[in-house]
Amino acid sequence: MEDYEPGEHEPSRIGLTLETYILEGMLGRPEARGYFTSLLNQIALAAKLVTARVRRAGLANVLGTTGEQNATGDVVQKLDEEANETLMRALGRRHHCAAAASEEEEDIRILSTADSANYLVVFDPLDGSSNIDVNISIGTIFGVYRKDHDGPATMEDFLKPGRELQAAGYVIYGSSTQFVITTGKAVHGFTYDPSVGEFLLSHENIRIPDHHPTYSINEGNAARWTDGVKRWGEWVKAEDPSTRRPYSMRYVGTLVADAHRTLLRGGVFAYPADTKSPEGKLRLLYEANPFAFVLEAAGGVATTGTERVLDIQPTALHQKVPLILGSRRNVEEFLRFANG
Ligand code: P6P
Repeated sequence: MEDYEPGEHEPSRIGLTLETYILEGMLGRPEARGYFTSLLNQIALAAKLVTARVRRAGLANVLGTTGEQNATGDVVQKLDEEANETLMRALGRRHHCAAAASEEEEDIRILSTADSANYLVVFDPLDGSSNIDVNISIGTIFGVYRKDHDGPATMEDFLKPGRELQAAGYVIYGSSTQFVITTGKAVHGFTYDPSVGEFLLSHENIRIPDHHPTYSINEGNAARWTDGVKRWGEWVKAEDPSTRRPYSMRYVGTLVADAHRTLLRGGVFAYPADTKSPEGKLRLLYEANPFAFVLEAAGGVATTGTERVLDIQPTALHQKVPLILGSRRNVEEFLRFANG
């Protein structure tokens, strides 16, 4: 069954549960049933468990840090650790996930050596965790690859270009909790209804607008940008009603929130290379690739400034890349200046 496009006479499927959507192969991959379906439902279960925890963060004395640093040097918030363990447990339960790579762990974690363990998962369990204590939106980001050999998973299995993803998506813990997922053909959003404990289809076949007068970047880094990015930064702020400038600037400081808003409204999000972060700040495997996969499936673009994110051949689990994503014409504007 090709991806469903609700016709004018067909009933919309708004309100369907995520589980039904996945079980009935409505993600556009009818051939990927059974194990793949079960794996995605395990990720959805983990999202429900993390949601419950995040919603009580202020009450359950899980705010604050553990005092340790994670694999990439970020100070670990207690909720980071809990979300990491929740995902690892959920992924290991049904023996469809051979191994997982998490922002929170230096190496991959082997989860199953069963013959049914045909998949690999990369994830950032709680993106934007520095915003937890001030109640700003945070999120979980995930990507699913196929393990294409017998025997236990290895680190090398994870060094695949993002274009080989079988599925990717994210959960945003914001004013509501939303689960956004794609298998590459269409992007669908599900909103969590705590009264029934289910994610219900709320945004079917999300398409990003071709342009929107909004940009999203940490202006506090302006002095560190390249000359080309500085020229772009001046251009978007200049007064010119004929091109709807100055653009609005929106920046949350959580990738999931800034990228989700960009997906739904359009515009451009940029975390470019700069003098402080010459490789960029965001991680390729479990931040840039999953969002690049989602944005392209929704008709958008994701680039490092010099190459398509999904074409990068990874060389390390936690490697960083510059990330510019959003509406095609907004990204083209950025590239015209950045590479001009
Ligand atoms: P800055 C959060 O810590 C994060 O990893 C991303 O979620 C976010 O886009 C970025 O860092 C924000 O970085 O330097 O603007 O605070």
